[in-house]
Amino acid sequence: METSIFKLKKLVPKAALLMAVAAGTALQGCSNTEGGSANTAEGVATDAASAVYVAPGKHDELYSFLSGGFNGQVSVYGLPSGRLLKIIPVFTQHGENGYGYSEESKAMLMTSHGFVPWDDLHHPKLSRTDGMTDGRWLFVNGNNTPRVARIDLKTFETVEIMELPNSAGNHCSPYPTNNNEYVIAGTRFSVPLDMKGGTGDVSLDKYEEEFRGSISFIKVDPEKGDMDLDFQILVPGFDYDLANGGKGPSEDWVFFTTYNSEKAGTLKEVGASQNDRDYLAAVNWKLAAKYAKEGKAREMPANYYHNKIDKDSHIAKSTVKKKVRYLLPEECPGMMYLLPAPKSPHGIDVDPSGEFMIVSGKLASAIPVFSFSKMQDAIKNKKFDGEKNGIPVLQYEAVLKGEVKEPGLGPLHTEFDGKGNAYTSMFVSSEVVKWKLNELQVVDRIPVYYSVGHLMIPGGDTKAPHGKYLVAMNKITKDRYLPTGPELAHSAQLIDISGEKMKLLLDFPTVAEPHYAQAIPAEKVAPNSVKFYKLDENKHPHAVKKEADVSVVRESKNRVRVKMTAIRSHMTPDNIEGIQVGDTVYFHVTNLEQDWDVPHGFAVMGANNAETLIMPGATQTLTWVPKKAGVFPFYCTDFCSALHQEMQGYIRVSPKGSNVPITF
Ligand code: K7E
Ligand code: RUQ
Ligand code: CUA
Repeated sequence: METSIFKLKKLVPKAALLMAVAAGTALQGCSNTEGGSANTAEGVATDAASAVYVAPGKHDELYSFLSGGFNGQVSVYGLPSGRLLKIIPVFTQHGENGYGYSEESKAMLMTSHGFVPWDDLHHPKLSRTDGMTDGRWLFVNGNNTPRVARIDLKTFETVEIMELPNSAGNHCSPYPTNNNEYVIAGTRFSVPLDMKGGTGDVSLDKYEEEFRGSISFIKVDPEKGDMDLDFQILVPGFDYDLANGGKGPSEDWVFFTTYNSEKAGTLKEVGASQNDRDYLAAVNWKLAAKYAKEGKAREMPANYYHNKIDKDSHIAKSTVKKKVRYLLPEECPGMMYLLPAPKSPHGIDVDPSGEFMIVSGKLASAIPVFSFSKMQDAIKNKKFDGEKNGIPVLQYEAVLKGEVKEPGLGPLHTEFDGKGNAYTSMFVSSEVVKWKLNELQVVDRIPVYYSVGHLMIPGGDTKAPHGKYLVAMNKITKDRYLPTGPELAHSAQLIDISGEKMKLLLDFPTVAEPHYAQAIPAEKVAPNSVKFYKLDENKHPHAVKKEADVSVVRESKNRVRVKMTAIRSHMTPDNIEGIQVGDTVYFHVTNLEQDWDVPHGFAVMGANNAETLIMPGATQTLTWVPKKAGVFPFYCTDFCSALHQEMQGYIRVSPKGSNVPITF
């Protein structure tokens, strides 16, 4: 029973110390020495350069989607070039396209806590068909104010955001099952349940009785992708860290690393208590869905937002949900088991065959590899090592395939190349370690600069990885680029994994701060890309489809509605009078273009939501409450034609109560 991973206590202080210095002094010595000429010098520079060179006018082979971390967006890079193609705002307002500023998109950021236009986005996951990425949607998590969002890869836009009740810190999220039956999301913090007042007024001494975590099962419409929170499993008050799902034989299962399992006793002892182990939680999601369907689920009051962009009007609408169904694991036999894992585990990754579950313990000296077939035997033969909060704990030896010994320091995340190799990121020793899944032998290692978090192999979490490149996303940049003050560009590194030895090809700066990423061959996404919205399908209630229909109307005492159009190279109307100080003025601007890549912008001097950007065929709204009288220019902000500068106009604002009539 006692194996190396549980002899951690001795190791912890050393590892922790290393971790602390890794970010600082230890790094100063390691620049450009360890890799030597093999990784940094000119010797291989020409090879590497040609491997990542995408000639002008040519397209990249892959799209990659890197999470924005604390920045709340997703950024899209071409691989292998590392060229930034787009930033997709999700849980953040974004000046580049008006998301979160325009009236149409604001509702996307509504939550039960109000308008929350900033979140921490860690894990993008592509939608799947038969266990393979299908290029339709990208699901992402909002960590802080728990939310899951869906990005449509036809338009590269966030189209849906679902808030999660009974949850706080939505970190082990999102995990789409092999045919997007569900997107599964687990809580990081345990909290008092919504029915007990949410994160409200409950004594912290009541942790054991009152606090729970949750695993949310979000149903996904197979055609449209629309999400719906079907039910939750309310789990004991551990902290759930990361999730990944089975494939092939294990495809009915989803696995979660958990930490602070001792907290299930009392919150006050956290830190003092030194359990040697935490757990990997294995949940049979198909069985859970069956239990929920067959009436085991109960209902409780809840309060959470579901925000969606209406496909026809392109206006986001919020629906407030008031109930949620839930299951309790202690009432659902066979649904959930715990596997002992090293203290404070982080990543959990399942290999392409679905047989091996790899748990990376940040502070562990070995990487345990669990066997799914052994897990099934252990369940069948009841090889239990007691239970925890009513959930059976499986015997460690009964479920373990073996351990990768001395892989490096600070293992975090593992991906696979589909050729029998696993690659694990080592945060503390700043390297990627390649090891053989069957033999559990380390076969290669490469330094990365510095302190790698997640790594990503295109398709590396599917049953058939692409297996040509690996992207290391590093937490610390230090000396890799020209300095830019205290805040440096974040850094990703592209590594060639096609041969026996890993080869560093490219450093590319990234928009802050990637955690996980996904990548997909371009041909699965590019052909479906929408080039413009069809004007005759625009159902925005304030759209105008030809210049003759534009209007400026005082609808009530203090409200004026302007319906205008933009087309190369004029805005109509372009001179407006009769607006008064204190009016709420809505500018609904319809872009009449029916052509690819011709957005128009709209900006009004002094407006707080100063600008918006309108895609061809769409309508967007800028709201302005003028605070003083005067003449205010407006213009198009997107350089759209040779006569772009001519797309402009004036608004005259008169004092309140003035009798200047509306003219345009
Ligand atoms: Cu390891 Cu949030 Cu996936 Cu970051 S987490 S590294
Ligand atoms: S104008 S091309 Cu402001 Cu010189 Cu931009
Ligand atoms: Cu329209 Cu510039």
